[in-house]
Amino acid sequence: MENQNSKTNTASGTTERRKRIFSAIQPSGQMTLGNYLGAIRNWVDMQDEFDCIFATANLHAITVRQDPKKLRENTVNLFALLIASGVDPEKSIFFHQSMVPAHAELSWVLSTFTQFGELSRMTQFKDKSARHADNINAGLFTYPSLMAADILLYQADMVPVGDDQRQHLELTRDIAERFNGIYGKTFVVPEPYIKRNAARVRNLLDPSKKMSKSDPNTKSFILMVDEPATIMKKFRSAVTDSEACVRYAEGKDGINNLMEIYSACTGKSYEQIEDEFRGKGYGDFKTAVGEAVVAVLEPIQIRYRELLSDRKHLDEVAAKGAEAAARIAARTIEKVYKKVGLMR
Ligand code: ATP
Ligand code: LTN
Repeated sequence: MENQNSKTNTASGTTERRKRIFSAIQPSGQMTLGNYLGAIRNWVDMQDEFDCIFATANLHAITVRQDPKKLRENTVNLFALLIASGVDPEKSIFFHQSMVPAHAELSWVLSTFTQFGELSRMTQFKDKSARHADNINAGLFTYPSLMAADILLYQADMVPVGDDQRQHLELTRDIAERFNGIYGKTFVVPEPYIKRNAARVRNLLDPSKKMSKSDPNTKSFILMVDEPATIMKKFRSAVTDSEACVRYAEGKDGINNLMEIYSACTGKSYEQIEDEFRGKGYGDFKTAVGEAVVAVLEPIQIRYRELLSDRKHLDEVAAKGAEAAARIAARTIEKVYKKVGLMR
């Protein structure tokens, strides 16, 4: 795990530390094909190039009210699904955020270096407080301080982020620079890692929106755990257009989305896809897209079910990951407490 493969041999024969990545996903529901092609698959790929530390962000999840049993179940399911997808606990550190108390400890300290005005400008806070108007709690407001703690605890060089998290990462950088400015170099200031092969998957019924697990219409998204027959059915009802020609073009959002999904699942270019379906109808294309998605998701689903049948093993993997994470986190906490003047 840590340090095990953290040195890379360069062309000149010298060794250098591999860049460290931190990322987390909230266990706030079922993962969609969008989550897989846009984020999870990217985590899997990054493991060979970087030292990766991954977590389920269950502390973040309680900023909206959760049923305890459901939260625990969602967290374990997410953990298993990510391992089934290829997140490898032998290569990366992988754990549940709540198992490493240093996240909460550093979050408190960093919240005193985060301004009310900065937090008020966060678009996710504005969106979520509109959606959960009956529970605009302090944690929802200080969510970015906890996210900054997640990242800065591990001195991560890079964080893979989608557009929705860019603003939080910017704030993390500002907090790190502010702290370093006062106390001297303490934190690595993390860079955004632009995802290389990440797809942006759109809503199947309204391709002007992104595919999102919180959409009320279940036909608008594919879940990673959807049955193959369900996946085929959902693609059959996906919105297209009246041109009946498979080509990537402006104004063909529905077909463009299906082409993006097909390309992401098969590795084929848009040109190859246009050739393959020249003279064929949308029905054939939708079937092919459905089959390609099933071919990617089915093996993951099989491993997922196997993993879930041994809950003890999953708990052991998380505990081992948390132990490795806690060792790194402790060094940062030690430094921070000393600098700020807190006894340990
Ligand atoms: P919600 O529906 O609750 O807003 P979500 O499905 O949009 O959630 P998040 O949990 O916010 O997903 O995101 C987890 C990760 O998946 C993020 O890195 C995000 O960029 C990525 N992601 C989410 N939806 C898509 C999508 N449709 N296409 C590509 N990537 C996505
Ligand atoms: N806020 C993120 C999840 C998250 C995260 C992080 C991502 C929590 N901590 C640290 C990157 C780095 C989300 O909701 N997608």
